[in-house]
Amino acid sequence: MKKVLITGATGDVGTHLSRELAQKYKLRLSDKRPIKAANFMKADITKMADCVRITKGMDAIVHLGGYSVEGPWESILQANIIGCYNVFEAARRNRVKRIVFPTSNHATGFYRRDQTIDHRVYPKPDSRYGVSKVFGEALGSLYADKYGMEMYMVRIGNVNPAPLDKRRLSIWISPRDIAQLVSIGIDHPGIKFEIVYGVSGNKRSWYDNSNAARLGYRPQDDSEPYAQEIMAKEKPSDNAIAEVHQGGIFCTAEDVPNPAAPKRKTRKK
Ligand code: 15L
Repeated sequence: MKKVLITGATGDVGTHLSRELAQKYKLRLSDKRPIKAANFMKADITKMADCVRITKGMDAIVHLGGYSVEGPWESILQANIIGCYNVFEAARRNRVKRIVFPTSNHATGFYRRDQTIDHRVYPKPDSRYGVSKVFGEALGSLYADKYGMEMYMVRIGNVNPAPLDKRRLSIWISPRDIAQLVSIGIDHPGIKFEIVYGVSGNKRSWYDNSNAARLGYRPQDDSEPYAQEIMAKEKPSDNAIAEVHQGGIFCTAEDVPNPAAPKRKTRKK
């Protein structure tokens, strides 16, 4: 069984992947927020020493740790630029060749919704967060070319048991489909540097995901069965820029609520 590190393992996507991949690999889970699990190692990815410690002895890394939405530059800089550099560099030092890097649809969020884009388009980030994901893709490319590492970039749409709204009907990916796509990234022989889109086989997709198909991805899900109900609930929006572009509100917002932020306790009256 391959030994696989998942950083950011307590986050949304990390929780789905830890569950879905638990039988297939010997997982090491890591995050800055501790959880009770025998295979867990607490780490702060902004510290190189922590990254060297958690990547030691691994066959592959799924690097999910980071700031997962648009937000303050300082938070993004620490978690997604410095943190990403530390994890890739620690992997190189520990001779871990294979990295699966979940980048994001927000690396290309300023493409219009009436366009179909593939893995070869140049990035059009829609936010500081999107820029940080482009940084990760570029760093992956450098480490593949310069150090012979094997880099698999998944531009994830939105991982959820069911799509949430109109925009997510186009970018939704189910937990079992993201697990399949990430497994390809861990196991496919001969990967040098690849970009794929992390979406299910959605009829309304904005992506030509033929690169993922070439590598063997056969999505099992499609958002279409949810479409009627979601479209009936969708409220009209006066944000024309968000409506026209694939990244939605990331194209205009300075802050998007962070699902990973600690929940504030509300006192009962
Ligand atoms: C992302 O990249 C985020 O990590 C996730 O929380 C969602 O906001 C998703 O994009 C999205 O576009 O829905």
